[in-house]
Amino acid sequence: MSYFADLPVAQFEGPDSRNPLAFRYYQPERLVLGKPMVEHLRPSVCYWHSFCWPGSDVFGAGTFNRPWHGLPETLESAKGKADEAFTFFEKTGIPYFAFHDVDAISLGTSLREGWSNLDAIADYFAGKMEKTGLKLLWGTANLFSHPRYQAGAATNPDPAVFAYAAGQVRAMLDVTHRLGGGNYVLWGGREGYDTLLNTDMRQELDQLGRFLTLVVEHKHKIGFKGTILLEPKPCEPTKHQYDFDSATVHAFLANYGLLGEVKLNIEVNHATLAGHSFEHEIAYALGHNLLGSIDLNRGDPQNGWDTDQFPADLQETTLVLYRLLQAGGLETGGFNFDAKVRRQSIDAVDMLHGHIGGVDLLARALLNAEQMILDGQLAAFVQSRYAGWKQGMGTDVLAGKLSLNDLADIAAQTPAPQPISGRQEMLENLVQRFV
Ligand code: XLS
Ligand code: NI
Ligand code: NI
Repeated sequence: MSYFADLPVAQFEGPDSRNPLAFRYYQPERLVLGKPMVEHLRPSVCYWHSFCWPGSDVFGAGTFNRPWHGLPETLESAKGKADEAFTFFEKTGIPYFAFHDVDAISLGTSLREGWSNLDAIADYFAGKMEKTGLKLLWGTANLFSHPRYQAGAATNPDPAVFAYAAGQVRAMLDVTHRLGGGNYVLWGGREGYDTLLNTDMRQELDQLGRFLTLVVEHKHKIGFKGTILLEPKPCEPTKHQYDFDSATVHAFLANYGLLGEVKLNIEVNHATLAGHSFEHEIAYALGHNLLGSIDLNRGDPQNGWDTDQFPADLQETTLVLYRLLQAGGLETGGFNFDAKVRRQSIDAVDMLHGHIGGVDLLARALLNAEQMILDGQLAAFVQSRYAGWKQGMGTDVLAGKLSLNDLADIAAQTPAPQPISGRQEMLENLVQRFV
């Protein structure tokens, strides 16, 4: 019998429901600005935190006692874990999932063994996806846990490690394509350094640029139509990670000729670790046509690491959904819960609480954002604030029609400009009406 057998399938009961295992806002087919909610959000369960992590931390052992943990690493045990995972996915009402190669099955002790194990479990996943209708939001290869990657994968000083990583990524990109995945993600966990004393940073960046170019070439070779995504994070586990934040990755992609080929998977917790807000990272990415997908997990304001908690900030999520709706929404991306229940949340039902809360928060934020769009006041304010740049001298400046001399002459002939209020408090009050 499944570990999750006693859990109900989460259902919509409306905002007044007091049932903690029901949705109060998430109605997948409800139309929001003419499009079903589920198509705006494309929510996803991550395989690693929910089915692989045992509840351990750096000070203590796993606390979870899931029946599929600690079994011998065979195809049978990997299938058993997949059975549990798919049962859980269906209980949550979340239609997508995401996984690393090593989450699904052990990769054994050689590249060839890894390939054949991965192929076997991918076939099994394909059958389950067919039966359940569940879809793959993205696939990725774990290039950070094995000791061979201690000094990085693509950025390793040893080209043999670069080649090994290429072998792992090729296999997982092929599998992601075969399973109809929407995206392929590269999070550069150890693509960075612990000390500059032993590091040639420029050399390592060139290696990373080359690696990503090879991934893009392979994507086109096999006809994968999904999007290749980099997931920025400033540090952890390395002291400094090269994919620091959206703007840094933007510069990296431009340097290596990869703009237009690679987009971003933005994670809330990584944004805050980089000293930004989630909204900042989204605004930057949207502004440069770089937004691909989102990992919706938060950190804790009182500590400085990636705690991967389920989201709980309605205002922050509302403002992000508002920006997304304004920009026309996600294409191949979605909202992946790269989140885990706390170490003391040891029961099966705790996993359901986490995911239900996450999806419901997203749905509520989407409905709030819809109202903000329909209201239009915030957009109108911002538009009027920049109106000077849409006409006369403003447009001429941006079109490069005026020199520094021209501008100096114009400024000398016109009355000196007067400061104008930014109306921050009024705008903050306006947002409060929608959350
Ligand atoms: C770690 C990352 C990781 C990626 C997938 O901080 O968030 O979970 O999303 O490799
Ligand atoms: Ni993370
Ligand atoms: Ni992530």
